[in-house]
Amino acid sequence: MNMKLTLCGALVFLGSAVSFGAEAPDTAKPAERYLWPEDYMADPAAHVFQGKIYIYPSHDWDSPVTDKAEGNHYDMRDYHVFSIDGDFLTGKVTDHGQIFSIDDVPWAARQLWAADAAEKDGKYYFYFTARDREGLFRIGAAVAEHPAGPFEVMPQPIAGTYSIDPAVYAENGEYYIYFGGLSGGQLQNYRGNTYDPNAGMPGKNDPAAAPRVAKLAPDMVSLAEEPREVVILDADGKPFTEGDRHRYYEASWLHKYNGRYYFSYSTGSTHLICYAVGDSPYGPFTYAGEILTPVTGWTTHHCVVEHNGSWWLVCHDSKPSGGQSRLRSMKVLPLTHLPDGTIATIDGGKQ
Ligand code: FUB
Repeated sequence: MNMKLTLCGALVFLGSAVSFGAEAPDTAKPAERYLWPEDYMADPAAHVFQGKIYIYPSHDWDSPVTDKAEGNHYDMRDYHVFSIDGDFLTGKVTDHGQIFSIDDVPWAARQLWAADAAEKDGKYYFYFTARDREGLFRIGAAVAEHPAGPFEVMPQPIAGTYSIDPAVYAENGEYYIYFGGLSGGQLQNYRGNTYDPNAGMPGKNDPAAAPRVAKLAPDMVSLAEEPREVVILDADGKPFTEGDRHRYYEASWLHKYNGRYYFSYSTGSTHLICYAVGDSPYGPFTYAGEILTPVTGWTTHHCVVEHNGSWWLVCHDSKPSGGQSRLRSMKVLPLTHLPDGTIATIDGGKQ
């Protein structure tokens, strides 16, 4: 047996299994790990706080609400925080327990959807979504002295916010909050920042709805400015139309790599995680590719995070629940930035 060849083969296999290096295939199928097989957790937002990975997911459960209209079957009622001792694939995962429930949010009636967290001056801010008593989605905030809580929930939603899926990007003491999701997430009902109950989903040839971004004020629980639309252009530099399978639907996330800003998002009804690249946290961003092909289950939602020099995609799928879209499990996969600035597409493994 030619030992040199065998070793070389093993390295090539390992290289494709974890998709390191310039030889990564366009569609890699890397190692992955379900992070909390004990329970259903979705929409994970991960950060490295105090040198340790913390994850802020939404908490799916087998609710009696099964009506799919307006996403009512995503009927989450509390949040948990997780941390990992060590790295994503092998570290011990700890559930720090419930940080608060719907009963602790004075303005919220139902549906605690996707959330995110940020650190400023040693305090930890948790941003979350819920429907208020009028049925409108709002974004709330909670504050803690430690990444795992306990969190004190602000009595009112953040003035000027609406729709769903808050994600916060921090740079040089500035904090940008992104939000907005279509259909059940109600983004289509806003023209600029004004609610219009009669505005429906855009037609196939109409401009696609845009996610929103605003700087947070120094207190971190109010906006410093009016939300503005995030412009996402297609690869030809034209604005997306609603009929384009790569247009924005929900699940904003921003990360920076090699001096450029990567805005990633879910295309919802076409079930992809895509990304667009720009030179400012405000955009505009130009479409650059698919990060994740469809997963098992209807929704797909992710974050991109660096830990100890490696990049990770933390996301969810419904494989462990046998494909039940409202019972999702959070997982992690390696993410590869290729030398040309693109991201290697990961096979979502839809069944
Ligand atoms: O988990 C409820 C909603 O489903 C989220 O807010 C969306 O991003 C989608 O994952």
